[in-house]
Amino acid sequence: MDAPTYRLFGSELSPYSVKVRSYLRFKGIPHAWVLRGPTSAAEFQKFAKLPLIPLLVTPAGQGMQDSTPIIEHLERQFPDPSIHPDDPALRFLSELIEEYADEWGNKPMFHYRWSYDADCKSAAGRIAAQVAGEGATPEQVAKTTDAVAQRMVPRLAFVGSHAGTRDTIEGSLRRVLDTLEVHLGVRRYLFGDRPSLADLGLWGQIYECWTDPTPGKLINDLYPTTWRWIERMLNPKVEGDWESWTAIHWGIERLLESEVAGLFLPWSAANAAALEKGDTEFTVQLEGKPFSQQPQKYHARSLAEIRRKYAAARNAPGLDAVLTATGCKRWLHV
Ligand SMILES: N[C@@H](CCC(=O)N[C@@H](CS)C(=O)NCC(=O)O)C(=O)O
Repeated sequence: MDAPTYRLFGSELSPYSVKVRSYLRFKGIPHAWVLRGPTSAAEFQKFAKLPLIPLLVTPAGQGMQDSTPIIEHLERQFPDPSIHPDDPALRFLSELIEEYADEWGNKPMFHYRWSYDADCKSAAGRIAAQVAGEGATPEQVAKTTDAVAQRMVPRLAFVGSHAGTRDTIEGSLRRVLDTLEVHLGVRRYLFGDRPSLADLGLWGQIYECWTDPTPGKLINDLYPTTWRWIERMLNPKVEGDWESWTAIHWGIERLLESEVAGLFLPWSAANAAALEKGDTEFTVQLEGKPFSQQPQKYHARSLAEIRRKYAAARNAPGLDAVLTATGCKRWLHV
């Protein structure tokens, strides 16, 4: 009989699922990748509290959801090789970029996938093939494709993607890719020649963009260095050491200043304030332009969590100077 192993329920089209899968591969943790579909539905139901992937089932039969706590749990069980830079200030910056990627980086991914016709057809078709399961007829897959698109397109509202926010969301992806293209030209991963939590989070979203026709073409045509990182992150490995702040500061500062402090944190703070007031819609000025959407509870919980991590890390030498200079600090204080 096979030794009990971790079972990861997910989908190739889920950024949070592939993020955890790359983590498991990096750690060499024996695991089975279980596609969520009709044949795995009963087992999924048994362990999942929410209808969300990824779901990790431990060898002891414990079901876990939400990619960040899953990775934090596994990191305690399998500390080596660590996904956290040794320098505590850099470790927090990596955690902050992961948070940005999960919460804001999902917007470009979701926006491109469900607002452009070709992308919508492509993603809905791939999801439908999985949902319909093996042996489904082409007619069944076609019907499921329409159903998936009908379910997902209205969800653009949940990420705030509409005509008024398109430029902000698309500009954000372009800026991240511009930064990565330079930053990754001289190193294998964001914080040096070994993968960090930030790589996992950011990669999950960008990998999904790359599998979709419109942003995939953008990456293939204009970002060859980033494309190699996308490939590398399917099987991340220790290929060298962490780098110092002096070495990596250009790219990380750029992400912190324009993306984390410029978009993610003010948007997340406005989302939390709207929920507190009981508003059903909020508008925040980002880069001098209004960005409006329905507030979402999950983001408010995760803002509280990154503030908690900041409170624990704030005395790390050098951290406050970076967070102040990049404009992040004012949003991390409660
Ligand atoms: N914060 C969660 C997000 C999980 C999530 O949103 N999963 C999506 C797929 S990427 C999902 O399962 N959505 C429900 C559905 O598609 O039915 C995490 O990090 O795991």
